[in-house]
Amino acid sequence: MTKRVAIIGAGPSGLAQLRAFQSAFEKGADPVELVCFEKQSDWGGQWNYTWRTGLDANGEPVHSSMYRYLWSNGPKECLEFADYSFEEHFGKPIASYPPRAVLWDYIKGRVEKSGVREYIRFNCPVRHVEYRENDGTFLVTVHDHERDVVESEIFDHVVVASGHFSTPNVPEFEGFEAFNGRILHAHDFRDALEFQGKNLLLVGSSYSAEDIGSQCYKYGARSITTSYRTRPMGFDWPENWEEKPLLQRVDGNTAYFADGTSKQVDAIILCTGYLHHFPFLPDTLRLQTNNRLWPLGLYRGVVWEDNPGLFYLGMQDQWYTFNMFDAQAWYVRDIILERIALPDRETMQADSQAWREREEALEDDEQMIRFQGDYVASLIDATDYPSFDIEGVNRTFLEWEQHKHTDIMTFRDKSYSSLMTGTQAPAHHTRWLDAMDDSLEAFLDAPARRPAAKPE
Ligand code: FAD
Ligand code: NA7
Repeated sequence: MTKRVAIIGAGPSGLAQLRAFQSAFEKGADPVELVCFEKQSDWGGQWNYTWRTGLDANGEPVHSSMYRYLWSNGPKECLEFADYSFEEHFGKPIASYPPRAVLWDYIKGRVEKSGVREYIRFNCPVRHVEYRENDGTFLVTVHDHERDVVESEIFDHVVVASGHFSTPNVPEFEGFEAFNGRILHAHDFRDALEFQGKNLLLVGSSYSAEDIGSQCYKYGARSITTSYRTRPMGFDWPENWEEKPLLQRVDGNTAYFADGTSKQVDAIILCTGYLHHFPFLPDTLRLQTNNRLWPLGLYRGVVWEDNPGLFYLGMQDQWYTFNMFDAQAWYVRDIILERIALPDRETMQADSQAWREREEALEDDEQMIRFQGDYVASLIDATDYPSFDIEGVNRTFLEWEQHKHTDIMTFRDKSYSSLMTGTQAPAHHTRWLDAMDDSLEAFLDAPARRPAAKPE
């Protein structure tokens, strides 16, 4: 009997899973029936930008947390697919920090080429997954909004690739109910121009605070204050940007901080991270974790130890992204194709525990990058995913960090060499701070020539 595999989500992780199977089919693997359920009307996950916030056209929670003017926050050389380079996709070398639309185009290019769209059912949120003890299968219940029916199908395996940067973690601070301005979570941030001329407070000290603050600075916010709970980001910020310890309360438009200082602010953006949220999974199948490099319960970071017919992709906190999802997807594929045999539950748990202990001892970013690099390498060694220079990727991440600490407003002007093709990326035609148009066309085309000055 042909195995049936349900993939939940057609973001980079779910698409990696489809591509992994397609690549095996091309090489003569036995067929597997694939059905990918995608809640949105198009593929790409987070990279599929929407102006909407709150609910989507089907009344489902909006998935994407991405905003206009978002550019890659790390070098594209660190996320490049090993089986599909940027140069192959764009037909020429491109700069190292592409805007969202360019990365979306790249993600789509590989799956369009491999023709896997036919496996995806769009506008189909998965409502429930149930394990059937009697025959070891999974009953997957889906709402197909196109036909407006809720129906269930049986699968041998389920791959959860629904992402974990979508359901906002929204703390409340005293005085919020009477604040005279807008309070939103980063998930609902869309356009920095809304905050032009405003004094902005961002709570949080990780990627969202850094990047949304930088966008708002670039597009003309009057001042930016970021408030940290544990430690400041510590970059050399522009003069109208200040880091404060944790927000204590607000009174009217005055924000009070843990060091006793206060500030007038017009709007507050909670850059306080996201929750791993799987409303379609029962407790027995549901990963419960915060955002970290080694969630427990997942053998090799992907196999649900309590029920190894179920897999998760991309659930870790991420330095590595697209090529890590690939490494995971190829590994999961090979388990499903019975090319990789799983050990017993105790052995899986002991293996995970060893990774967790290593994770808990990590002291700085460099160690974390190398940890995730080792993880990716360990998966790639087990499959036919094209091997690549992981140490080179680690080094590129470290250079990127160095560039951010040298100047947080110019790091995106740097360029790096591809670890897949060896090609050195060209410098971009416009400095990031001056590049206001984030379209694919503006990024790829040479800049329009300035008209010659009129003769006096
Ligand atoms: P997602 O991209 O989240 O895709 C999950 C998919 O599952 C979505 O399409 C969703 O609609 C679908 N889904 C969810 N629930 C269901 C359901 N019940 N039924 C059916 N379908 C469902 N990474 C980088 O490498 N570089 C960056 O610069 C970068 N910037 C980022 C900026 C922001 C604001 C955010 C939030 C993330 C950023 N990331 C970045 C990380 C990003 O999450 C990954 O690049 C990548 O999108 C993760 O892929 P994924 O497929 O695991 O999850
Ligand atoms: P992260 O990286 O998970 O960071 C969450 C931040 O929010 C982090 O600084 C936390 O502080 C802070 N936080 C969480 N809860 C609170 C409360 N209650 N009070 C104050 N501060 C809090 O999420 P991001 O959104 O920045 O990044 C997620 C992805 O989006 C990332 O991959 C990017 O590529 C884009 P802590 O340090 O834990 O004290």
